[in-house]
Amino acid sequence: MKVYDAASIRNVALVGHSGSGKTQLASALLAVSGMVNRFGKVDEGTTVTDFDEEEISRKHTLSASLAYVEWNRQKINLIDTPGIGNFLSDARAGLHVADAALVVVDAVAGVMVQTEKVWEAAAELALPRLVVLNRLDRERASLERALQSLRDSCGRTVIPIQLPIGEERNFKGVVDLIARKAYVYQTDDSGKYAEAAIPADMTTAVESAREALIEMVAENDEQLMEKFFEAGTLTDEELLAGLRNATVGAKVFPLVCTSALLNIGTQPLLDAIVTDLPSPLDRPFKALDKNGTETARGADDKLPGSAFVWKTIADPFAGRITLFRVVSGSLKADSNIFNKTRDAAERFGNLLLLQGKTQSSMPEIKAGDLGAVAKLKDTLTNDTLGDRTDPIHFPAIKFPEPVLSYAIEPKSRGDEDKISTAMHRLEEEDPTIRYSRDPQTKELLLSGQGQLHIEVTVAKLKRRFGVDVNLKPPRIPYRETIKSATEAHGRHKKQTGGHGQFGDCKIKVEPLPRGADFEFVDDIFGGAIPRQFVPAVEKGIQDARTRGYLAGYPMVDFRVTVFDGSYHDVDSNELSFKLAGSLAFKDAMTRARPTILEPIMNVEVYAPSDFAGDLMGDLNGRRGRIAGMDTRGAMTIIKAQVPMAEMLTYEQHLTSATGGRGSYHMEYSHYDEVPSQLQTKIISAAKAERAGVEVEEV
Ligand SMILES: Nc1nc2c(ncn2[C@@H]2O[C@H](COP(=O)(O)OP(=O)(O)OP(=O)(O)O)[C@@H](O)[C@H]2O)c(=O)[nH]1
Ligand SMILES: [Mg+2]
Repeated sequence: MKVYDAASIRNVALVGHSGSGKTQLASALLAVSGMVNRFGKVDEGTTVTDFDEEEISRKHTLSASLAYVEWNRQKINLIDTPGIGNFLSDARAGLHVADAALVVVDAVAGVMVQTEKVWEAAAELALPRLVVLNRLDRERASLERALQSLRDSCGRTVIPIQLPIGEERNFKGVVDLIARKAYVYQTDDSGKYAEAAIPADMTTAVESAREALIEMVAENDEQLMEKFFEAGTLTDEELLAGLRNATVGAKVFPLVCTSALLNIGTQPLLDAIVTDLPSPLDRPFKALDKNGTETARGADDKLPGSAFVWKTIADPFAGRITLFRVVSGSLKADSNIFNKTRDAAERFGNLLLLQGKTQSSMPEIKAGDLGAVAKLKDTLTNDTLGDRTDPIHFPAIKFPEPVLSYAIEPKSRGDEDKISTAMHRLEEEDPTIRYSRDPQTKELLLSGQGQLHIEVTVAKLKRRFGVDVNLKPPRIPYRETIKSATEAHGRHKKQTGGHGQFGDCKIKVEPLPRGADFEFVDDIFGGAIPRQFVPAVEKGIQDARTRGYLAGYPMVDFRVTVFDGSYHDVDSNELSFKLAGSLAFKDAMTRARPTILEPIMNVEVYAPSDFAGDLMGDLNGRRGRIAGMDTRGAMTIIKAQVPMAEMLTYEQHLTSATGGRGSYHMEYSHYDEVPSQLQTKIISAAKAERAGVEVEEV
């Protein structure tokens, strides 16, 4: 593989709703460009970019991966990304280091919820976008319907530069609207095609679509607009140049037609990537100078070497593999580099290009290109590598916080140490998971973006690190609080024989607003409790409140004021006041009307409108409050607030209720009081659990 200059590179991320055909499309592009000998299929588990066992068995991309294609003396880097909501942060990471997106859309379903999400993510980065209308060979595929949904959701400047020849099962090629050429494909998925005359029944449609394209391009360029008014049209050269400008400027979004499975439309797509999409030279990379002011760094290989780390792979054998974009300069194998985020020297050994899982060594990788390196010591995702004296940093990709926690336990005792080493490696690879220990129950917790995300993480744990764990049902992080203010008294006294113990305090407790957590106020005057023992009172109350009162959940959102007490010259000590504090807390709880709080989630459901009524009824049944409804074409978006406890089984429900056509997203909103009949259940469940633990310990 030769070393490419920025001018000859295109970095494109394939993004879109799950199942739109991104991985299959990458496979077709690799096949027709001769990069691989065999046309890999998702359904046979033979694609280049879904190489992970978990991806092969689930037939879904779960992690972004790289491939490259040489086409017309240019190098196209393809970043295949996941379309499943739980894994969308990897699509964001991919977009972050791309110069353009291929937004792959299913011609049957049109725009879906993740299409909108990735479209917004690309828009935030002002990325040029090429829309690939795929699966045109499927029953009920329709350019008109899909285009309508695209215009509704993504804007009116999505514009076809091709028309499909034939419909559904008879889809067999495309007409290039600019060159007015038809390409008719063999139906054996070989990707072989012949140039042909535009089918007679398409000439009117082709001319009017071409007219629409010319108007769209003219509309986005003042000079072309004038020419268009004078001449009534644009020349082919003007149209080509105008289309490229408007596309690179993210004003116009050209649409092409494909069947990734039948390998139709692939070469014209590669041509469009090369002609219409920007090279890294066109898109300076966002950077921060030494004052943290936003600036940009061009893909100039004469500047000091710099790179941004966008992904880390935890390989149990090869160690860490660090994926980066060379932003400026040229990075060389066997050289020293500096990690500016962590202030650490690093050593580059082999520089690698990734073709899926296949690595090839490069002597150097230049500005604008995507590469990888193994075995860095300290470098993690989002780090800036470069020259120690070069005052530039690259802003981090924002990853979402986990929304759901499951308790995990090793199947074989003694695996605990192994779990924690392996989980730390997986956390490096996936910044959207967390591994922790529940301070109350001492259980190991695995937190992530949803049930599927947790399951996939557990599968990786087993396959890559040989650690088998049981997943326990997710624990709802309940809290407790109080509803009334009250005063209380705690006295600990043990003065029979030997050295006695004496501590005594009076406290006031009062509720605070949601989210205020806990406050302790020392309001002792005149030495009723000696100074040095007040912290012991606080410690006693802190210990008691983290153990909760009703069901063992931490008590929050209240204030404790210690205002009086008494002591004994000889017998008072810290322990006695700690116990007095804890007794006062327990006494207070008998009158402060303690109650249980639960997390409430913001939920967004996206499904065909036919299901809207049923889905809303179901959300009501889950104690949800519907906050709004919106329709987009044939789809409805329902927004609601629902207790987390009611959402644990939602994924399965939604899939079966909508035949897999609905999807949803949720995030934490706030805490709210649990209805009293449910509190009774939580309290008895907690009691039963405690009894169980005690029995086990005997
Ligand atoms: N008929 C037909 N099937 C296709 C086409 N493209 C993809 N498929 C099939 O659609 C399914 C999904 O394709 P993928 O390439 O895995 O979709 P994806 O967008 O990568 O999905 P995620 O990785 O989950 O985001 C597979 O069964 C493919 O064989 C197409 O153009 N026509
Ligand atoms: Mg995929």
